[in-house]
Parts: sequence; C-alpha cells; structure tokens
Amino acid sequence: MVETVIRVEGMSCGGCVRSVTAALKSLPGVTDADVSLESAQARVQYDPATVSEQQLREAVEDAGFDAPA
Ligand code: 9UX
Repeated sequence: MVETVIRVEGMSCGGCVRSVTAALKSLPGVTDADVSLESAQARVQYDPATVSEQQLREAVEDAGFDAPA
C-alpha cells in the first residue's frame, strides 16, 4: 500500500469534500481517502498494483473537480 497526496481544485463546501471522498473510495484498490477543503488536497492510501495515481486524478475529474498532475 502506498500513500499519495493529490491536489484537488474547485471544492467549495463540505458537500464537495464528500463527493470527492466517495469518488476516491469507490475505486478498487483505494483503502482510504482523506480530503481537505482547506488545503485543496486529498491524501489517498491505495494499492498501486490495482489502481494508478492517474486513475485517482481521473476519478476526481469525473466527479467534477480539477486534479492537475
Ligand atoms: Mo456545496 Mo460542492 O453546496 O459542488 S457540494 S459547492
């Protein structure tokens, strides 16, 4: 398991935080996600054999936010 921090731009309230958290946690291979509105970051624990950091960013983008590499 590895941990990464990805930037998440465009979150405005706790609902956005819940959306991003749910999107990340729904991915196979993600074991935990802690999203911060204040720092515009998501700290994610995941299995790199199952899911890639790029797929994490894509899930954030699909939820309607920006996750620049
Ligand atoms: Mo809050 Mo986020 O009302 O898309 S859920 S701004």
